[in-house]
Amino acid sequence: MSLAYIGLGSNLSDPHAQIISALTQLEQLTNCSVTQVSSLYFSRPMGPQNQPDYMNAVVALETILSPIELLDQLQSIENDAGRVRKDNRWGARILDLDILLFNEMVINSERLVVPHYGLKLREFVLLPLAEIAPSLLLPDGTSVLQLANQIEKNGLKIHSKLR
Ligand code: 5RU
Ligand code: CA
Ligand code: CA
Repeated sequence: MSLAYIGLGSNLSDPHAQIISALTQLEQLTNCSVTQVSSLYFSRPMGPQNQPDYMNAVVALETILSPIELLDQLQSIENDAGRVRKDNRWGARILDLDILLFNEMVINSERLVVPHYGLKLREFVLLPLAEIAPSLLLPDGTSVLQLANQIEKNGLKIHSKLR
């Protein structure tokens, strides 16, 4: 049994509803069990600024799937939400589901990089992650809580509870 942390994000087509729906689908995934759910956060766009504000959250998921099998499941939830992969890298999206961490694994394959690239630099990942897993350490030994306490909040705020 593995423990994965998944980042959820949306800034198009009713982001609040998109995150709720994605969470429901994660809870219904075969061979997966959502064990913890962060609050829903409201965040300003990082990267390109000419896009709507985001809703973000993080969940912990126990699974017997491999990392790539889990990625396939997440991408099919993204696709079902109507996500279209255009050439607007880092642009607005209906739903983004990222594998942030998978046990203590370090993966650098073409389809999947774990820990997620940018994890240590993004307040909309670190704060929800620290909320559900304050004592978590990254594979390189860094404390999630320390990272979360040090990062610039950039207007990030809790919007509501999800569970
Ligand atoms: C560059 C810097 C590019 C940081 C990206 C999200 C980044 C976002 C999200 C918020 C992106 C990747 N901003 N910007 N939430 N994704 N608030 O999920 F994150 S594009
Ligand atoms: Ca992302
Ligand atoms: Ca992604």
